[in-house]
Amino acid sequence: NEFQSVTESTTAPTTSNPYGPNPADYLSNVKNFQLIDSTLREGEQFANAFFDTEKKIEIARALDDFGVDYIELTSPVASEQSRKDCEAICKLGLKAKILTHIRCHMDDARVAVETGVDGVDVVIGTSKFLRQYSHGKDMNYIAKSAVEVIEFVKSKGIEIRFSSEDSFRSDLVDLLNIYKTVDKIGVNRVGIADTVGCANPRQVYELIRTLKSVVSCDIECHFHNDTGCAIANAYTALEGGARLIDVSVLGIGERNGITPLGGLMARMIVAAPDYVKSKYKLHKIRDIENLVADAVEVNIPFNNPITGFCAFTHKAGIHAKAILANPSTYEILDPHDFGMKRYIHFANRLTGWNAIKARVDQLNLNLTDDQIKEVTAKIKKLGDVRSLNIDDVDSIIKNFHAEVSTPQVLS
Ligand code: AKG
Repeated sequence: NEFQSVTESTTAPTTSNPYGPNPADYLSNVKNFQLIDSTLREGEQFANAFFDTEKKIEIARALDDFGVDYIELTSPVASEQSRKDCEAICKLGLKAKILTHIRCHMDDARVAVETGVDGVDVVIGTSKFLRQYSHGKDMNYIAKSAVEVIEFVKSKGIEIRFSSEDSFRSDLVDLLNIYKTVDKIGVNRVGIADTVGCANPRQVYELIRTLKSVVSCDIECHFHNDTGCAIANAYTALEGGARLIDVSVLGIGERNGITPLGGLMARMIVAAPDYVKSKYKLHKIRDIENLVADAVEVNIPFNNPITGFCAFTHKAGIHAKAILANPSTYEILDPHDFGMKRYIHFANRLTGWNAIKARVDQLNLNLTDDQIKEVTAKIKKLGDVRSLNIDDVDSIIKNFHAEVSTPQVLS
């Protein structure tokens, strides 16, 4: 068929992972990844999101200050104001490159290149679901229009990325053919999009390894979080050889969103600490998350990586004891790297005397170890009856301290 003449026939590999893991490859990619923040594109697709121009500019500046490599904006053809906002953000002179995201169509491309963006992200669905029910085009049409749009954008001297929407439910041969075609004509990046969040890390790794063997350009990945794999998939994509990951602040996007910026940073600081600490202002994550959470009227989830209220809170007595001796015992992330603090939750019946000793020290009181064990027993006893708070613990400690410090009157 025509598509085969535009491209070259590509046969899908017959074994599940013909190339095998290559540790040297994946280490270099993990340590040299780039972030495309899509809060102002994918994030605008979050149910609660409405960003006026001022808010978009504030978010773009905050992301730039944090150090993201790219900021992706809503298509300028989505609405008149979207086009104006895109132009306004392009004029800010940010360090991050500004991208806009368009359909694979010349009408969109013509408008996009006039906005002043540094690059255009083109997307079109390649799965049978999207081909049949979304745009109704076959692979020949997709290949032809991709070539036309890519050559046009390239002729304007700006970056161009081509992405297959719903990659993981697309036919592998179709997928490899279209990526080979666009690679050959010089796209800067190809994008893999797990549009419905169906992929698992093993599938991601295998697809990236396979794709690496047929294209020479960079690979960008976009993972939805429907099945909770968005961070793991992003990390595994880097291990497989992808270079760029799409994120949004708090992961906001369609349905339950995509790989969250903060969550990915938590994963990446473990894998590439020097790179991550030197490149990104990690202590800004909390401010950026608060900015976006306020704008879209949500709370930061209690178990959010890094900024969830209990992300660095230790409760059980044995944990508290070890943490007080050496935080690495129960922490893989150092809260100080993110401008956060560690808490020992000692107001509960699981507490131990080491945690209470730390609180006694904070209160500047003097008690012997035996006395601390005694007061700990009182705290645990009350903790068996009801939930405690810090004031309960402090008053038990202070009363106990007053009792044991009052001189005994001998009669
Ligand atoms: C998706 O497929 O979920 C998208 O939002 C598009 C991703 C892309 O452009 O790669």
